[in-house]
Amino acid sequence: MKFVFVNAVLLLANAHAFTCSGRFGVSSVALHSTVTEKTDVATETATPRTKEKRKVLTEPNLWEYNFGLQDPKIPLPHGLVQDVSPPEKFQVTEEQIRTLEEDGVVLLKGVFDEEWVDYMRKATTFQTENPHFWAFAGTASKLYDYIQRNVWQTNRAFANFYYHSAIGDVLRQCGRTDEIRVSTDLLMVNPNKGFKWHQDNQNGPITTDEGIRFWITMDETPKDYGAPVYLKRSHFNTAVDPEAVFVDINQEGLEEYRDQQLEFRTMPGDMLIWHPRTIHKIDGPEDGIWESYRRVLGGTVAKGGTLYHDKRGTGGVLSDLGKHGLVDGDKLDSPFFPIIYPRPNKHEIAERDAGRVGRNFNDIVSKVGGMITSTSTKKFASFFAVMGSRSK
Ligand SMILES: O=C(O)CCC(=O)C(=O)O
Repeated sequence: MKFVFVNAVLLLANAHAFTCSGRFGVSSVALHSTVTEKTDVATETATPRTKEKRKVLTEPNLWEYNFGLQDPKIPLPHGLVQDVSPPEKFQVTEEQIRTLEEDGVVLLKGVFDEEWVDYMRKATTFQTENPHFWAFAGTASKLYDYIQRNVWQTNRAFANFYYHSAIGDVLRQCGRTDEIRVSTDLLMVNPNKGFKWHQDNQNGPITTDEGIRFWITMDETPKDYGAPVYLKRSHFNTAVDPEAVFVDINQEGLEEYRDQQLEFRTMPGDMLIWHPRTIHKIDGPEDGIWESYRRVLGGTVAKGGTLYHDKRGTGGVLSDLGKHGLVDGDKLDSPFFPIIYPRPNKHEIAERDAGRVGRNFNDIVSKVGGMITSTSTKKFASFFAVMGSRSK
């Protein structure tokens, strides 16, 4: 409960600082990330030699955070021209789509080539070296070395990724739909101790059947940990409360799923796609110290025909803290949830670039305020229970 409240306050603090600061360009800040060299520490007896573990990325200092829009101006891959070139395409096979539908998850290898991986790494390096205040709550909570929700809203390089890469084309094939909108995304660098078994409820203001989850990695999975693991076909389960985040896989009703675990050792440019109800986990190192980068852009897209669902009163509201004016039952049609397939929309891009797509202090107060009630705290607590410890 205390943790819940502290996080809510952190979110409020974020929003307040953002509102008060208005729109700034990218300010110059000191670099906080450190690439470490492993040091051999000799004991007095000279045996045995042990290696000191150091994080590859350290938490930003409070004064290093930036506000407003950021644009690292990274040239697009393949000679693509910003706001001119149409989004790229990538062919998904019928077999891969069926695997997603039947197993609840599919790995698409090599969707993004070296140029795209290099582009995303540069965008991520820029972001961690110029941390945004919207990353403050998650990063200060030590869940990740860096985590920022809706990074596309503040960092133009990530917005360009959605506008110009093949992500929309891949996901419309996977969802058998003719339209894809970004519902919410997350830049996740090094998930410390990892995430225990969970299903996803941070999908934005949509239902689980309207959404498709995606996860794009920029790095090879370390040898001993960090591989995403899924319970095959668990998106069909009827045992887990739809509001729950944390899942005890030994609970009644999960017998047919718990032993069918699919583990993916992913490579840079690979893409995992799953149904939001598919139960999954990621284990980090025991001590939570990542000595190498694990950079992922993940999130949820909405299929064509999706409606806006107001999730006030549940933890689900955390991925919908903008003042977009949509009300429950409206068509999900707003620059806050930009269309990326068949093609991005100039008006929606302009709204984003004008800084009108973001979090709003008043909206956060009303939405998060509604969450801290006795009925909703249990659901909200489940969201945080899932973080920060390895599952066996
Ligand atoms: O990659 C991570 O750090 C967590 C991924 C995950 O479990 C999710 O996005 O739901």
